[in-house]
Amino acid sequence: MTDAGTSPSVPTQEAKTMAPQMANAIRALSMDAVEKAKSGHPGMPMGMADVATVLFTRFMKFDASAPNWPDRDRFVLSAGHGSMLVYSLGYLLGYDGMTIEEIKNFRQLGAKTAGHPEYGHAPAVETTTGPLGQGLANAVGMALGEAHLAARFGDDVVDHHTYVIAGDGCLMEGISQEAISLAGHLKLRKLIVLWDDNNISIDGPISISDSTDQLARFQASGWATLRVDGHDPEAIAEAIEKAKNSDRPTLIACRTVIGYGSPNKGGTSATHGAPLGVDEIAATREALNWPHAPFEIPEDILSQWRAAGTRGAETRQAWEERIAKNPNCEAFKTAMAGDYAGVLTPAINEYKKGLAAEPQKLATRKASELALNVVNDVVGETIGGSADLTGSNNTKTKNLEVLSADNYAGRYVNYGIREHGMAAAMNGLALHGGVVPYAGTFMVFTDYCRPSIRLSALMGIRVVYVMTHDSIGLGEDGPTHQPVEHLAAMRAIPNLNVYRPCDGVETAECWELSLKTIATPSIITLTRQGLAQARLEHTDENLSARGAYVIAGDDDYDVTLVASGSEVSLAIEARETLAKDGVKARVVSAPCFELFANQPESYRAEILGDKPRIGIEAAIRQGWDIFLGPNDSFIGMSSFGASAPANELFEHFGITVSAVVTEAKRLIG
Ligand SMILES: Cc1ncc(C[n+]2csc(CCOP(=O)(O)OP(=O)(O)O)c2C)c(N)n1
Ligand SMILES: [Mg+2]
Repeated sequence: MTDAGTSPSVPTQEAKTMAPQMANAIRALSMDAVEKAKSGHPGMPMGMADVATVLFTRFMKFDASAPNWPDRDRFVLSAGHGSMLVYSLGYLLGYDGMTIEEIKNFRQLGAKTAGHPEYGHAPAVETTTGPLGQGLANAVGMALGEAHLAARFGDDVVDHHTYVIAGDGCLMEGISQEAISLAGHLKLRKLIVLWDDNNISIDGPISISDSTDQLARFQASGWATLRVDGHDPEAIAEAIEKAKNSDRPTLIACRTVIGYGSPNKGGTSATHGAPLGVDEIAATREALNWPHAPFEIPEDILSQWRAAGTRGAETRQAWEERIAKNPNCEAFKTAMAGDYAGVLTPAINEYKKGLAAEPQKLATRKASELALNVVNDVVGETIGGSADLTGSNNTKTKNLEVLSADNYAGRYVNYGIREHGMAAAMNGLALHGGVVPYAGTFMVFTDYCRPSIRLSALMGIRVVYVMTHDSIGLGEDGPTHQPVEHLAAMRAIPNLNVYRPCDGVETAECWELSLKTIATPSIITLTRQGLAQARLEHTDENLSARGAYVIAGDDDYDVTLVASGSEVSLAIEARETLAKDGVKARVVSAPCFELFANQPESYRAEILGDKPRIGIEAAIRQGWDIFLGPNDSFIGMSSFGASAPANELFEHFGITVSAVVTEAKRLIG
């Protein structure tokens, strides 16, 4: 509706006649950049050049001079190996910084034009793609974010589409099933997937490995489907027009020829991921009637592209003027800014004061729910959820309505049993902006989310993973459900804060930190079992922000016990037992190794101390070297868990007060 009057899909006659040559500009830049880099994937951009030309010159609502315009259409290149497609578009459309030099430096150190599109490097790259299927699932989150914000602020403020180019690989990956069934269920009608239906992947024709009727598959999940010749601009335009008017998400199967234009290699996997070679490039120039030198785009073609880049400028300006007068303007801007420190810290401190006044024995998953009650009240942008474990993850707080096809204004997503899709959709929500996603599953299923968690970290976006049942402490469900190596696996991911709070106070602090940390995702790992409150005195200072701090004891000590989460109360008990025998123990709570690693050297030295140390965590030792030297000890797990009541398991695996006491005495001799 906000596009009324601009009819972006009607091209000028000139643009129409020039469309094939405009598409050839993409082809030429792609094959020449790959050739120069001596690596890359020319086939996909050459195959999808016609589709991309129609999309960007006739449909996409964007303004290349304002790449962050909140109401722009989103474009996701899920088939990220075809990165030269989006880089070519970036240059041709005139995005700031996307110079021809960047194209020439494709895949070189420091260039914006990385091997696969990386969020934050080149403009027009809305998400990092390359791991196939992720982009498609990110787009579901983006479309969901759009639907939610449109419901909240009105479609005068938020009204845009999310377009995806996905390849055969994206559709074959398991994550695509989670993504498409979620999108279909949520009736995300503004999500449009353009499938590069070229029947080719790396090992050869798709027929060697798949015979799915993709249209039937999408239809079964509630999608509209269309099929077009991906080299016929009018047919493509007609299909996109139809998709825009659909009441459900739409898949457009675009039948294309991979490496279109290459006379000897086109249509084969030879064009997928290798330079075409000098001779074949010459033959392709001939076949495409493209006599121009590498990286030279004739003025008339470039100016048509540049005109397409500013086609949306008026629409954007009209939007800016309109929302300035909109009563929701301020609230919308606040949501897009996403800075909550001002409201969050006082609310969390009030809540912490209450806990100090009335200490509670709580499972930290329950403590998380209580902290979230506070968070969700003051941060109206959180979108919660769970992968079918709401009652276990405690992620749905009292005032949240369900976000569904009937109520996009809701703030709680029933993601279903789709951990991977959920994590990737959260990335999309965070990238869209205006919302802060958090959602839960069992800690052991970080394995099912890991590729998307890794991308949250690589992109540096604020996504909060709520991972409950964080050790053998979950008990009877047994070793399939008991994380052992998962803390180490998560801590191994760069730019990811892994929190393991020990009680209600630390849990609240970790939530505060997670929401205040804008360029780093967080995992909050939480117990199933109840824990005594360890922090009994109130302080406004967020002690967890240090990553590790002395929670019991003073400067006079013989041994330091470092523990996280459920093992902190065990360490405190061991300290009391040791005291009876005249041994002075100091207890360090370590809720976040990453934040500790970032502390000044002097602080870290003070926490480590100069006496023997014992690390205690119901997980493997890997990663504990940040606290432990070769002469220190570790009490934890070195095998899978077992099925039994939690107390018996801690006993069985030797994670006990008496084990700590014995080890402490041995260490201090
Ligand atoms: C999760 C994942 N697995 C494997 C790869 C390696 N890979 C990159 S492209 C590709 C084939 C993709 O086929 P398709 O989507 O049809 O692309 P096309 O050959 O048509 O360009 C593979 C296996 C990857 N990038 N991501
Ligand atoms: Mg393919």
